[in-house]
Amino acid sequence: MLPIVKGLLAGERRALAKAISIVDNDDPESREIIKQIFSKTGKAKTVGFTGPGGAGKSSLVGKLIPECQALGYRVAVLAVDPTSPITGGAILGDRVRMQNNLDDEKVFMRSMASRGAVGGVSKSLRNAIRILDAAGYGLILVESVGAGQLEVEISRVVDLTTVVFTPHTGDNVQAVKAGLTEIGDMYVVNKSDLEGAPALYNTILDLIGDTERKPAVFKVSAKTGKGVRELAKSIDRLLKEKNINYKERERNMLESELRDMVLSMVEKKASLMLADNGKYLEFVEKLAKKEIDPYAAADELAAGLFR
Ligand SMILES: Nc1nc2c(ncn2[C@@H]2O[C@H](COP(=O)(O)OP(=O)(O)OP(=O)(O)O)[C@@H](O)[C@H]2O)c(=O)[nH]1
Ligand SMILES: [Mg+2]
Repeated sequence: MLPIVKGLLAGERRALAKAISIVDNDDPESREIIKQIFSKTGKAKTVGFTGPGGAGKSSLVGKLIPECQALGYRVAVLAVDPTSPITGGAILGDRVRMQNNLDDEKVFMRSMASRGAVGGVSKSLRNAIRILDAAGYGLILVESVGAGQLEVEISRVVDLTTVVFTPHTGDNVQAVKAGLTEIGDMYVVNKSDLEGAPALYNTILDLIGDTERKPAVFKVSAKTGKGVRELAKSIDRLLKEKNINYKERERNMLESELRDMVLSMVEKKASLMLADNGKYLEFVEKLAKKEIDPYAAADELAAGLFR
């Protein structure tokens, strides 16, 4: 067993942090780490927090940590921010920790930067979750920044997705319409201590009320703490709900992961084979001279590759 795996299984924070950096950077060692821990994974529950910048995701996660601990969970937090050059999690961890007086020994927090190829974020995140899972963290809260494709990607990797809005930013309704309705299992209007929160709450109810899944909508204030305990309890209830089959969910997630991995390997291999293939350039030449049509050329080349 790799020393780092031994360390993380024993709950050593430095080993945990290092292992997450390794998978975040997709370093070659990732493979062996995942190989050695994989059979110990599949127990942790994961909850994503997404929504417009400044909605209060970090503040809310900070407040949820002690509430979830009180419900019996060992909690870890991952913040996914591909735009941030900072790795190491110092910024998120320190601020949230200071504001909430959190016990350092009981919660593990880490930022991830995983830039690079499409699908890179899911890959790093899945593996970081596995590491925390193997280390015995039963609940992993994942904060992601911004809205858009990344949020959709992250929502596919976690068990529950919570979308956080606030009356402060003007882009809420746009964000709801732009697809966030499809990914949320729960919707939260944060900063309910500010004016405009009831109106936003009603707007969100209107916008998502018609959707088939009828997700729950909450009003909370991460500042005053109002509503946070109820939110934690609802998350706990949803995670334990019998009609969500987490084994089946895990199976589906593993299936799509496997598919992504195989397709990306095949694509890489095929690109290399094409680059090496003298015929490829011949076909380009023939196409340019209109001696062959693109369908026929692709068929012939592909048949050659897959023989
Ligand atoms: N009044 C009020 N302010 C809040 C509340 N929650 C968070 N804030 C403030 O809103 C600002 C943004 O909070 P963050 O928790 O950093 O928001 P975020 O969504 O994590 O932001 P990004 O990670 O940058 O997208 C901070 O100044 C918080 O102090 C709340 O419930 N009420
Ligand atoms: Mg944040």
